[in-house]
Amino acid sequence: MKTKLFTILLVFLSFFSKADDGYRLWLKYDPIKEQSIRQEYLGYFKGIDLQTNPTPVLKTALEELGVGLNGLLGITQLPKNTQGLHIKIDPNLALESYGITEKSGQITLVGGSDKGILYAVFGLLRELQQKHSLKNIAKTEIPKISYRMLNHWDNMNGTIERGYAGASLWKWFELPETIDSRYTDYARANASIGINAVAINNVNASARLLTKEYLVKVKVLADIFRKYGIKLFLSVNFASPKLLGKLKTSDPLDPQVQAWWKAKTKEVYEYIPDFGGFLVKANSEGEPGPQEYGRSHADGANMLAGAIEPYQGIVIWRAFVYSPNPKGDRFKEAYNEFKPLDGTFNKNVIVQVKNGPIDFQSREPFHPLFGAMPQTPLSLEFQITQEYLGFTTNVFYQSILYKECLDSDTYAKGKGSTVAKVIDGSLGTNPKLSMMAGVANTGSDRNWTGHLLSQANWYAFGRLAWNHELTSETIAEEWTRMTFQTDASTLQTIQSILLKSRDTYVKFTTPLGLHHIMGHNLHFGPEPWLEKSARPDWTSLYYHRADSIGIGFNRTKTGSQALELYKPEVQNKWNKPKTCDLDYLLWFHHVSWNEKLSTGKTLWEELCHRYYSGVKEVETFQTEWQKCEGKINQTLFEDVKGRLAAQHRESLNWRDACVLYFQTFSKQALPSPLVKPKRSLEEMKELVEIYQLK
Ligand code: GCW
Repeated sequence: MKTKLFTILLVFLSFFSKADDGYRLWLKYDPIKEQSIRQEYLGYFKGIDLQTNPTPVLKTALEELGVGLNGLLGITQLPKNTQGLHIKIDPNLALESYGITEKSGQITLVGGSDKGILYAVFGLLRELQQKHSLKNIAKTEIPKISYRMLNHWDNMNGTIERGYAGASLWKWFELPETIDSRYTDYARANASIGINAVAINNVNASARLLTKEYLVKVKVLADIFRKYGIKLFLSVNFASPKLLGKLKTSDPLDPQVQAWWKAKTKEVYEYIPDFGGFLVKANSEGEPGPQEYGRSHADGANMLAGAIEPYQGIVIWRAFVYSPNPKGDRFKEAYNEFKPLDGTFNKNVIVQVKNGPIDFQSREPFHPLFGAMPQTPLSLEFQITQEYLGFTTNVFYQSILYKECLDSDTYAKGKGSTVAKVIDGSLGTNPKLSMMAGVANTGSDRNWTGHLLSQANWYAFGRLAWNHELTSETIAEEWTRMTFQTDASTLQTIQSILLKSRDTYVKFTTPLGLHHIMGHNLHFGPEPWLEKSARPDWTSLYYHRADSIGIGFNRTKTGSQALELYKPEVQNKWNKPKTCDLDYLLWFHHVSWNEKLSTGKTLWEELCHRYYSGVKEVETFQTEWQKCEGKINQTLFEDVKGRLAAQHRESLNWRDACVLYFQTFSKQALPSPLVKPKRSLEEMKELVEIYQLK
């Protein structure tokens, strides 16, 4: 019976489109042409020996196996065969873990649950897609983080905050009657990289999703995601009791407010029995929160946690808070607010902290809270969407950035207390509540992410959330091999562009530790001269502090003292301009223009050189990419080629705007052999203004 069902599915799924327009992501499954590896694989898949009962997730796993084997090897059916591929569940294993082994020509997939089997199938297909031999394979995979989560910043009107790949995937006005097949394709892409949690709406949250009218729509998505082992979460507006319940207050200590949330939570679970929980941005950037009533973040979080606890749901409370203090340092705000609350949160609350203390910049020191909340589970939030990382016109392989943060040593419990270990619970906090969250870069664009190479960021995020010990090189190689069917040298070319891309982007935008000097509205363009805004910490001057003497933010003892939020060992790494890693120099020091750096150049010379070499490196990407012509699909080739040309134009804008502007302080000529920009500072200001006109 099981076998028959499986055979039918294989045939049905073989009708899937094979067009190479980026839609298929890394799940292409184009036929394997190499005869020897093909022969090896065909030997393993003569049949299937399913030693477990079908569940919806297991059914998905078998469907996915069918799609993969059909595409890669042309297998259209797997008859029941005790000598075939063995699939079984071992209840002694951790629920989501799995193993893949080969012994005497037979492959066994074992999972801790049906979800484990689903991941085992994708793990197996990943091996096949990369054409790795399966002989003697003995793989055991246990995810290091329990909630591997995407946060969508999708609005109810279909737009996406800081999302650049088209409109929202969720078609609210068409739901629940019309169900876009893309919801399933989205879920399978996530499952293939181990993502098991999704918050579907913007943290600047509308209360609308909590209404009956919308819960029936949300339920449709949850039902689809469930089959792929994904839990649905909602971002909630803290003022919902007032907005929806017509109460006079949303004070978390008010019994009526508490009763309202309890009833609302109960209702949500009636629609979605495995609902994941609430994600909350409170008292930040104008969003409502408990502080309006003189209550703390813990009061707010714990009230929601109480309402959701009976259903095993969780509350994710964001620590992205900062008050507009012209004399202060935004770097310290979240720490000052949350550090005193350590140990006061309910056990089903996790505090979500951005990777750095400011805001998803292209390089930030790790957030000091990671070393300072030993009694609170912390979720690490990255921004996959490229708000500050070059939009959809710049290649920026984020695995490098993620790893830099994950591998940073907080020294919270002595040497080796990396951010990764803080968040995965291995340093002592509740490991069941471990989480890595990424702000999604997906949208309605046919290729999902706008820039084709940005698909690698979605992929890398999932892979690192599963196993933060993977290297950026391995992930780049996996992604490239799965995405492009081509020769080894072309794969190498693409990988090397990816691996260099982060460094290049930093060079032509914010070298030497500059940060937050982007346009007021245009967060991926330059506006280093931005002086006035609704808040001082939304200007560029607040951060770069350039003057006739030098440039950079003094965060040492003699400055804002933000560096003191770190453990002494970390402080020692960064506290002296002479020994501070140049990549972080201007994060922590105001350095004089003529200061000689370890490179042998003065600060001014080094700054100019980095801006110029960043542009040169983009030119190298362009020539390198040219080598891919004829080796990969032409449409994909042309698309990336165009985007690299746009990146080149933008890199020149960054370079000219920043060098000319900072020159008004340094009052020095450009070091030779660099040639002065052809455009004037005034022209650059006009250009930036054009891009920000309504
Ligand atoms: O970086 C800032 C963005 C806001 C965003 C905010 C946040 C959702 O510019 O658009 O709002 O971060 O993370 O809450």
